[in-house]
Amino acid sequence: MVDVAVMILAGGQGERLSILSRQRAKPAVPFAGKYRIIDFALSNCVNSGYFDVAVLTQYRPHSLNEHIGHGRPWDLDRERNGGIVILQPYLGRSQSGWYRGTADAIYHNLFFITRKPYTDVLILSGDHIYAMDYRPMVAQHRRLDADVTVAVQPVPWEDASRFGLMTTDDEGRIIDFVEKPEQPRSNLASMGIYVFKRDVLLDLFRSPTYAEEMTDFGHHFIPYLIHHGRAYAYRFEGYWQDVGTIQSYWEANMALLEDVPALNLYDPNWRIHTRSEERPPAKIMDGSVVSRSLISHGAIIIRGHVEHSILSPGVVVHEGAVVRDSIIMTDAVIGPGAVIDRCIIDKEVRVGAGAYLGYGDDYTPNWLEPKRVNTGITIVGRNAIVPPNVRV
Ligand code: ADQ
Ligand code: ADP
Repeated sequence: MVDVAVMILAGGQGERLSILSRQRAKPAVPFAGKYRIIDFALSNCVNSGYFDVAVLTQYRPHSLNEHIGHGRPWDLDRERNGGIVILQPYLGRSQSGWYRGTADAIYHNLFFITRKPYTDVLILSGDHIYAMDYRPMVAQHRRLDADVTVAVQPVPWEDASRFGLMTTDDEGRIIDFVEKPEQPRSNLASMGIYVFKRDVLLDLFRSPTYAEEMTDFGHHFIPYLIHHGRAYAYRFEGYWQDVGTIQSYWEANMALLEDVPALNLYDPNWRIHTRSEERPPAKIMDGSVVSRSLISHGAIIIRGHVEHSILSPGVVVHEGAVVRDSIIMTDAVIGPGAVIDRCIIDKEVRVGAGAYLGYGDDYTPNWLEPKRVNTGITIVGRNAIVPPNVRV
C-alpha cells in the first residue's frame, strides 16, 4: 500500500521520565526487557502494511539512530516499495535550529509526503506503548470524508489534564478540543495519532494561515480544522499507554507480568519487532528462585532471587541478591547479597555487594530531581556504580 505515508514524531524530550530520558530520546527508552518504546509504533506500521515511514528526531537522537539503523528488524529496509527514513532536524533556520513544535517538524520535511501520490498522511508519536492496526482508522477517515481523524480513548480523570481532550457529537465529529487544560471538561483523550488528508495538510502549510505561530497539531491544527474543516474522532478500543511519567512507565512494565496482560507480546499475528543483539539463552543456576518475571536472553541468575521483575539482556544477578518489583536494564550487574526493591536500574549499572536500593517505604524523593521523583520508585542512571553496602 503506497497511499499512506507515515511520519513518526520521535523528538520529544520526555522530561518527566527523569534520568531515563536524560541521555536518550523518550522513544529510545528501553521497555519490557528487550524492546524500546518506538518498537511499538514501528511494528504497528509494518503490521498494518504501511511501509513508507519517516522518523522525525530531535532531542538526543543517538540511541534512536543506532537502534533503527536501516530498519531491517521491522522489514523497513526496503528501497523500491517503501522503507524507513530518519529525518534529523533542519538546522540553521530559527535561532536554535530546533523545531518549535510537532507541526513545524512535519513542515520542514514536507518532501516526504509529496514525493509520491499519497492520499493520506498518518502522524504518530514514537512515545506510546500500544498494539494498533491503523487500517480501520484510515478506513473510517475515508468513509466519513474527514480532513483529519484523531484516535481517541477515555483516560482516568486524574490523568486527563496531560492530554488533549475533546467532545464529539453522535457521529463522532469533534466539536470541541482543548490541549492539556488545567480543568478538564472531558476525559476523552487524543492519543496523538492523526490521519490527515494529505492535500488538506499541504494546503494548511502553504496557506497564509500557516503563520509562524501555527506550529503544533494539538494547539493549532486540530482546533482550526474543527471550525474550518471536518475533524472526526476514531475510538480505539485496544491497549494503549502513554508512558510519560516514571509511575506510568513502571506500571506499564509491571502489567506485563500479569497472567494475561492487556498487551500481548506473544501474538503471532502482531509481532513486536526490535533490534537486538545475539546473546546466549538466559541461564538460571540452581538455588535461584525466579517467579513472575520476564528474563531476557543473555541474563544470568546465580543463586539469586528474582520476583515480579523484568530483566533485560545480559543482566547478571549474583548469589544471594534479591530483585523485587524492579526493572533492570541491559548488562546491569547486581552484586552478591544486594537488594533491589521497586527500582528501575538503567543499563550497565553495577550494584555493589550488599547494597540496598529502594530501602524502606518512606517514598524518599530522588535527590537528583526531588520534585519529579516521589513515586516510591528508585531510579539509578546509566553506568552508575553503586558502592557496596549503601542504602538508598
Ligand atoms: P504530547 O505528547 O505531550 O501530547 P508533544 O510534546 O507535542 O505532545 O509531543 C508529541 C510527539 O511528538 C511526541 O512523540 C514527541 O516525542 C514528539 N515531538 C515533540 N516535538 C517534536 C519535534 N519538534 N520533532 C519531532 N518530534 C517531536 C500529544 C498531543 C495530545 C495528546 C497526547 C497523547 O498533543 O493532544 O493527548 O499526545 O499522548
Ligand atoms: P563481571 O562482573 O566481570 O561482569 P559477570 O558477573 O558478568 O562478570 O560474570 C561473567 C561470566 O562468568 C558470566 O557470563 C557467567 O557466565 C560466568 N559466571 C560467573 N560466576 C558464575 C557462577 N557462579 N555460576 C555460573 N556462571 C558464572
